[in-house]
Amino acid sequence: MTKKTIETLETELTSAITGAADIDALEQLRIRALGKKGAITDLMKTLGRMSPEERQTEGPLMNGLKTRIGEMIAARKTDLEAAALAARISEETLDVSLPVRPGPEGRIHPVSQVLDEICEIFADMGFAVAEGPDIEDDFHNFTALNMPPEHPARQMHDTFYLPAEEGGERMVLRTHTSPVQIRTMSSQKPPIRIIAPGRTYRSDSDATHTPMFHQVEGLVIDESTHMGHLKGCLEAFVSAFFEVDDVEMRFRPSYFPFTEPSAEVDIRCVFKDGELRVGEGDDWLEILGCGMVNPKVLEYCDLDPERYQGFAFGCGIDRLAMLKYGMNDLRAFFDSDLRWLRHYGFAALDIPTLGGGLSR
Ligand code: 2NM
Repeated sequence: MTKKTIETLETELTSAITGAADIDALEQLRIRALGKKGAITDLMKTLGRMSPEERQTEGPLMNGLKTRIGEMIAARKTDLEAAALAARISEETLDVSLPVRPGPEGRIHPVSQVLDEICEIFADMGFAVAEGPDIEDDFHNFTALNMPPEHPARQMHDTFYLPAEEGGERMVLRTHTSPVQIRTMSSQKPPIRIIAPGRTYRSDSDATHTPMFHQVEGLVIDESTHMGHLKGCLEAFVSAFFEVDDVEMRFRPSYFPFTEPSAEVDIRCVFKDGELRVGEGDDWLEILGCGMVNPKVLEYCDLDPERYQGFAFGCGIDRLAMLKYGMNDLRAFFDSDLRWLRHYGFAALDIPTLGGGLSR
């Protein structure tokens, strides 16, 4: 009689297990068969009320049933899990181009952007980038640039002096990046082709001057470098920087102690609809100073002026940034106002390249 019950139960459970649609349904089934109050569990409880002879035959039958059903449920569970995984994989799409995080919040300061643009342009013309200390000695900032003590040009620089070290000399915050050129000429043999970008300092503060500002200076020294090379180089720079094909330039005679002859360079432009247009119109905008390196400067650097000659130029990066990106108050550059930076700043990955367009 029990044998009959066992067979019926096995048939029922087998078809239920095979038909279980998912893992949840299978788990419910397992509880109903093998759980504390499950059908097989109940059945096995009847063993206690049997005679020893009966138990001897019924016991193995029930245990066999319990084992087979347990194994069948486990096998079905493995199948259902594999099917569920396969379904999920075929259903899920993974867009590997999606950003893993929200976009970057920070912005690149216009001065950094313009500096990168300038480096890119001159690197393309074969210039290396040179750097030097912000705190300089008198020789590199002044004397070697043909500004001996008492030279009137020294007063014009509104120099920040550091307190003198005991027994040492009085250091200065560099008033231009020219000392970097002096250091390069003193330590390298021509041909030299460098630009020196960086921070410079003068005690001057109004709407168009900040006590710290940024400069880039360029230097080319060789045996036959002349003013024609200087003009060609600056023309290439200006048209690349302002992204115009042809920019008319005006070289006005000027004076710097470190160059002879010296010139200031204006570019043709016009202010139209509140923005600067370079290369058209009837206005002239002064953008840089330049000249042929003074032979005295070469001598200070132990370069033979009978053999070597070259040109140098310098311009303010902050002013170039204002002109190119239409910012009118220089002082806002260094206020660290996040609203200003969000408005005028550049995306971190918008790295200027000549191929991809400098600013887009
Ligand atoms: C300028 C204008 C003209 C200049 C000269 C030198 C050096 F070290 F080679 F003599 N460096 N930079 C220079 C020349 C800078 O800035 C307006």
